[in-house]
Amino acid sequence: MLVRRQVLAMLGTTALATLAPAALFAATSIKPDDASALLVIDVQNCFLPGGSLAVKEGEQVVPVINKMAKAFANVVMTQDWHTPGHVSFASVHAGKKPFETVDLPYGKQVLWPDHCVQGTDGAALSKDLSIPHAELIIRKGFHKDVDSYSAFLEADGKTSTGLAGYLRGRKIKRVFVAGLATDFCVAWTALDARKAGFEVYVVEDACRGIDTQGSLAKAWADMAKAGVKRIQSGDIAASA
Ligand code: VGL
Ligand code: ZN
Repeated sequence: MLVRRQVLAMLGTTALATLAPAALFAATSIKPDDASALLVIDVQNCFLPGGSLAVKEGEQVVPVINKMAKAFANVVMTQDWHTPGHVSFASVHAGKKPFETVDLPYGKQVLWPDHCVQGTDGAALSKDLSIPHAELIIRKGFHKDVDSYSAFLEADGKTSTGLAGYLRGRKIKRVFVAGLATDFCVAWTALDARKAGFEVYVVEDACRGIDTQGSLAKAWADMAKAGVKRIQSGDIAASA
């Protein structure tokens, strides 16, 4: 026998589905407002096909991001921007290979192939990005002895890039994060954005991951725990 609660629940579903499909759709579609910013993380040649640290399917994020960016009044882009001989490069650690780790004063550091060296073509933003209204490009990882996956805070956990101050100054409350790579710069940016008090969405189909040693699953778990919302680009209303 159906209990009263179940009958009410069934009626509720039917009534909503038949009477208010438009309202239901509107409730799940997110409309970026003036207090929202899209953060486009590290869509640079080094992370794209042919690059020194190419992310699998990395090029597929570009059209998704270009389309999504049209819905945002505020877009900030980042560039990984390392010195030659940067501490995150395996090439400067004798006997070490890319994707191995090393202990540095600020903690464990994954070692990478040389990538995104300041002023090189590999460090340039993809020429296929089409976001003329992007208002700020923030560079990170430019201190030789400290990495910075996050667009907010370097890997020492204390040196600020200034991004939180910029966003607060622009009265931004919500950030939507997209780009490369999901499990490093996107995730660390999203986690630090939460710590800085922003509402945070990561747009899954506008990101791709590196996925080394379980890093992708761990990143999504850490982000969920921190209250980062995982959405798809189709969840965002089409224009500003
Ligand atoms: C990144 C590894 C090293 C990233 C940057 O953009 O996710 N990953 N440097
Ligand atoms: Zn880097």
